[in-house]
Amino acid sequence: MQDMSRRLRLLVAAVGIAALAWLLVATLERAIALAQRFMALPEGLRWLVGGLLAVIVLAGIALGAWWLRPRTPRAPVQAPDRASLESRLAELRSSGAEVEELRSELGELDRRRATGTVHLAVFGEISTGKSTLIKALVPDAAVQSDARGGTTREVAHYTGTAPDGTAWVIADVPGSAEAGGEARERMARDEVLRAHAVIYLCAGDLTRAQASELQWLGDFGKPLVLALNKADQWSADERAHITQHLRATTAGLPDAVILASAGGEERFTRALADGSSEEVRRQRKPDVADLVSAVQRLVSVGADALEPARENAVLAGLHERTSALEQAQRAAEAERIVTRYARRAIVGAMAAVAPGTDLVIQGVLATGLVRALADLYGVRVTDVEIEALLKQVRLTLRTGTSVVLAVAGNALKAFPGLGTLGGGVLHAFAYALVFDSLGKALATTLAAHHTLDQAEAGERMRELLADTRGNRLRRLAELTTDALRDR
Ligand SMILES: Nc1nc2c(ncn2[C@@H]2O[C@H](COP(=O)(O)OP(=O)(O)OP(=O)(O)O)[C@@H](O)[C@H]2O)c(=O)[nH]1
Ligand SMILES: [Mg+2]
Repeated sequence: MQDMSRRLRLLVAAVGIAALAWLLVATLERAIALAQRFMALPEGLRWLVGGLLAVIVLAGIALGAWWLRPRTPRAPVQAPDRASLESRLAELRSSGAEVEELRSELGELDRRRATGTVHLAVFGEISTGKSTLIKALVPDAAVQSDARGGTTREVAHYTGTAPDGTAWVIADVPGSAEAGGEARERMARDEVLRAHAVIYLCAGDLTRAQASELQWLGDFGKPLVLALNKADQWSADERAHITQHLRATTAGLPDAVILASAGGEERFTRALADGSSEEVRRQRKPDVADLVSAVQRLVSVGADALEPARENAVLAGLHERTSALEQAQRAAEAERIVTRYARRAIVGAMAAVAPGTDLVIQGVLATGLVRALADLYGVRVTDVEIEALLKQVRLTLRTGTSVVLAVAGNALKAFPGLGTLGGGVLHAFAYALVFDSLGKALATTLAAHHTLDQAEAGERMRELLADTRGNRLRRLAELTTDALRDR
């Protein structure tokens, strides 16, 4: 049988070689014929055809060279310098924001640099075996591991010994992708940024979420080993297949892709001599030698040499967190500005001697609101831009007056307290709604585009004027009541 298939393969190979040889001869013959015809051409035409051929060949070579050019890996995200981050934090603090956690990140950065020790982090989804791996790397570590996901709730550090005899500190972190575990995931990511190198554990092919987590690490330029844990669960063929697939799909993102078996507990039933059986639990023998060597290779240059990249990652992470805080702080300030102007609009409406049926936007107030918000977001606006915006707002109100007054009428019915405030309240509430809508629309547009995008602000304002969700109307009713009581 085996002999048969061997002969068949030989036959196929012989036929293949013969076909190839025939093709070669035919091509050669054709090339000679073409060359003869080329030589027979008049001289001018020969130059023309030759030139054309040369251009085609050169273009082909250029295209090939471009296609095969060495791809430079994406540079890691660039962090702002430390001094500018510190001054942003100081500014946030003076505006009342809670920045202690962010400032302590800088302290931790210095503390670790001073120790001169290599810091590693084991990162990955829940139940991939991170804590078990730590136990294998640092045998006397008291680590909790369990088949239930979400076992590790805090970041913990363990000091182990690298193969070269130096000490390294390994962080166990909470697993990602736990339902409702966003805060712990953030904690894990912050810790990962503080490490010199990262072991990313998976226990099979990468899910989309895992792939993007890996990409995130790559963006920060982390030296990275991707370890396929629980390798004991697969046959040699499956292992080879999964690792090859992991290598192909992660396209050079990790510095190494390694198989590992962190160990963990195995349970089985043992038959006893008397015919009964018993449940046996025992620790699986870990196999992490390749993983340890791969990590050692990554960090063999030493903590000092790895420090600049680590510092860049920590500062870049800090920049993101600071920006988020600045945004939140600005949004809160925008809200205060909008409320202040809405309150003035309410009072102004009551002061008008005879409110007509039309809503006429109070120009001075509206201009003040636009300027205050533009200032907050650091956007320069000209008088002409403001005038154009207000013109559009007036137009919107002219056609939308009945809608706004209807909303105000309903609010009067829904919040009986308003009715007791006397005549003119309908218009006062309507102005609260108008200024609140205009202010919110502007704040959102300014935050998103850093310019005064009149069309978008107008569109958002129209949406907000018609947005009559209970909460919002209640807040505006309270604002109206308050403003009119304090008058
Ligand atoms: N078969 C096998 N099971 C393993 C291996 N490593 C860990 N496990 C098991 O996987 C389960 C999860 O292990 P943990 O170490 O708690 O996983 P973790 O990643 O720390 O999980 P969280 O702390 O919840 O994020 C446990 O039941 C371990 O016994 C391994 O190499 N092979
Ligand atoms: Mg754990």
